[in-house]
Amino acid sequence: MQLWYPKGYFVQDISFDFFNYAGLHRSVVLYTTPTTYIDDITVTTDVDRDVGLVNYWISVQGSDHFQLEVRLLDEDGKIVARGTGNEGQLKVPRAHLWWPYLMHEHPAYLYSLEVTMTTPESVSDFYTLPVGIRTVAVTKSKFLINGKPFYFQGVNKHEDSDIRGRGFDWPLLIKDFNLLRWLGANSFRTSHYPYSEEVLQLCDRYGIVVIDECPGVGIVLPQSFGNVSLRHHLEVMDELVRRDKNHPAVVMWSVANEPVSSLKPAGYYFKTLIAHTKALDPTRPVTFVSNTRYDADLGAPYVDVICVNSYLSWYHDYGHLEVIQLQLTSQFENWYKMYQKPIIQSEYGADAVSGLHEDPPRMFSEEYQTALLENYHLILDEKRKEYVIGELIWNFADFMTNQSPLRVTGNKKGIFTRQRNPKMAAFILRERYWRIANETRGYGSVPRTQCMGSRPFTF
Ligand code: GCB
Repeated sequence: MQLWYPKGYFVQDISFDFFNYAGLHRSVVLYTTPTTYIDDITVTTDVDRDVGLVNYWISVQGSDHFQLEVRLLDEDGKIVARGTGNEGQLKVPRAHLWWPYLMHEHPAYLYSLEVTMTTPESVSDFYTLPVGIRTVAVTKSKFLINGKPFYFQGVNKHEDSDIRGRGFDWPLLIKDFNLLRWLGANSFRTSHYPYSEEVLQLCDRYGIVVIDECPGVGIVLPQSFGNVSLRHHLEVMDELVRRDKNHPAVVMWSVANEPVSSLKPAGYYFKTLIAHTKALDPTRPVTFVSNTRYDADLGAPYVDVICVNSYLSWYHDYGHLEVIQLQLTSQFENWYKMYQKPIIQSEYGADAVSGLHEDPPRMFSEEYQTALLENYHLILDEKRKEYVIGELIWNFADFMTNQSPLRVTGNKKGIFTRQRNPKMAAFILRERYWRIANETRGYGSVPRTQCMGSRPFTF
């Protein structure tokens, strides 16, 4: 059919599934510095038996004549280590480690690194950085935090809500963190772009583990893998690592979401991009999120953890929940056989219009969404005994998208509505996450609140 448009007519073509809000999404902060000032601090941590090791590098701008003093304070304000100069290592005997939510009685322990700079003119600068002492490591089948296996029982999110769109909103943020705790979720991925710094600061304080994703979404054309794009992507990773390197909550970088990684140049592209990210930050594993076939993915050989998205019985085999278990089993077995790396189910889910009920379950009903999830969970339960190290539901909440016949006023795969009310799926996931937390905990059983209105969970 021939379609006619006014002269000069065009619409912005975006290849991602979230609304492209314009305007300023975040606070703009203006600040002044002394002429000689602390420009950057990098901290990495390690643990040697019960001694916490805090390595620091401080960069100063404006003059070569200054002195730096460094103090590390515990949560009671007691000084536990001191240092001087631009770089050094602080040793903390009997260190309190930074643990994720539900993994320890006192999760998210933060020290404060105080840096004081003085110059001969006595103009000084002062900066306090929260520091979590923790280690991250990946084996063939496990993700280790402080040497203990960590299971990502979490969500994918968007910066999105009614009225505000993508705009930063403190009350929304606090609501979301309370819902994460209610759910028993210990992690999320910043799909599909870096979130505001306030979000990461709260993750450090709540013990919510983060897979930090850069805005590498919609890499679907052959020219997306060209040199211009790669150069830009390397710069984007420079910026992301520079901004987020000191957050203990960030445990892995994701360099892209669903690139067409079967295209020939993808091998070189991801080899270069991942090597670059590891050079910037040798302390964290690197991944990208794939929806390519396991045997056609040219980027997968370079990641530390395989992240796979699949929408079984949603984008194909519509209505046929009975195929999920077989298809998901083969998905995991094929990826593991080929790469021998731990696997995260980085997206799965189904749209459900809140309040739409159907028996037998039909697509878009709350019953279909929960039944689909439950089929996934049966296989996840088998495979998490082996090499599956996490599951991140798509999505935490409904969110706005472009208009399309595939979307019912936005993407409805949330387990919460866009207004943050629970669908049936939220209760299914909540039962599951608390059960897993209680199975894998290293200390006494974890109490949880009984209904949404009750006090948020505390230790
Ligand atoms: C995906 C994408 C995500 C979409 C989701 C969906 O694979 O990564 O951005 O929103 O599927 O609901 O189709």
